[in-house]
Amino acid sequence: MPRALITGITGQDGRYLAEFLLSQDYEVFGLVRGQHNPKRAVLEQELPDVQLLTGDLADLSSLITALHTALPHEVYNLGAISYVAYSFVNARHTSEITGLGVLNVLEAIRLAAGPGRPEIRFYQASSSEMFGKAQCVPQDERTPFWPRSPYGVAKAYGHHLTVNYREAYGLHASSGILFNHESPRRGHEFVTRKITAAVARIALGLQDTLTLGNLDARRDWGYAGDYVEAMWLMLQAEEPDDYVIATGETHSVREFLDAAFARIGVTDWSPRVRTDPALLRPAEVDLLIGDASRAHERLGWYPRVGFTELVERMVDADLALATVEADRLATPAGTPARPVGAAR
Ligand code: GDR
Repeated sequence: MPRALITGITGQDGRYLAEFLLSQDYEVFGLVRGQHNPKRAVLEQELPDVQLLTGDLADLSSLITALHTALPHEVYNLGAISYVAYSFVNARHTSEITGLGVLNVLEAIRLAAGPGRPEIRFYQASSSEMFGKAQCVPQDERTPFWPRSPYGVAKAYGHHLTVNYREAYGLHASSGILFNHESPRRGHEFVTRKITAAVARIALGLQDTLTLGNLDARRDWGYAGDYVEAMWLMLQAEEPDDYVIATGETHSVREFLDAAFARIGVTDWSPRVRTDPALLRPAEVDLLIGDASRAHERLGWYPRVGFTELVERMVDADLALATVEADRLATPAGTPARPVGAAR
């Protein structure tokens, strides 16, 4: 039975990847950080087949121990401080986790190698944020990096390091340059989920308005469930490489708003959306659109969920959550929604 270790297992991608690998009959281990991490209990309940190990990307010895315990054939490094805006106010912490954390995982893998030990294949979660002030359109694996945030800089460091360990030590190390990928499991700090959660709450009268930053930014948004399969395909390839993973379509935040509000039957969302300069970033990434030709040709990977379907899935999931919230608010405190034993 193949074994995989995932860092960042509590995040959106970690969850989708763990589910996918379990469906492929893997034994899955996940690295969880912290003394009292509430996400751990959620994972234990929802994915009981995943074996959780305690460790931290900032702590090399914890990574060596995790590899010793899991004896993985594949390591997926998805752990990171991943919120770009946060990286401007916590630049050092971001550099240590998102950047130097990659070095720690690669070193742990290098040290674990030896005669008679199984080869460990490595996946690094690189990001389209490395392109930043993009030097050409669309962006592919040969596009130069010009990161625009401490997060993008840290990801570029991790990316170069992955290439270097491949070349220096012959490691089967691949880097997936993933463009934005979303789902109903996306954190509320990211613009897509912030919008779909708000749109659902507005539809149910739980919220009046939504405040955003730059509405003109353009992103290539795909579905996270599709993207984790590309990660796995990279590690099944005979040769390691770098791959852009993207849909090849770009949309502005405004267009995302159009699609999300359309799902609840609203065409003019302007009275509902405010903008606040405080939400603008010190340096912005204006336009991202990826060319995933290499992944199409060499991995046979294609995205399945398109932009409108993605937005609709997210709004629908948030409508279900907002309905629960509305029901709870409509019920007087301490009273069950339906009196126990009441006739149906
Ligand atoms: P991004 O995602 O920075 O592209 O990185 P995010 O959803 O945070 O921002 C996308 C664009 O929307 C604009 N924007 C806002 N963003 C947020 N979060 N909140 C707002 O209120 C808002 N208003 C406008 C932003 O300025 C930006 O232009 C994501 C992360 O998942 C990274 O970890 C990952 O590497 C890349 O995608 C690929």
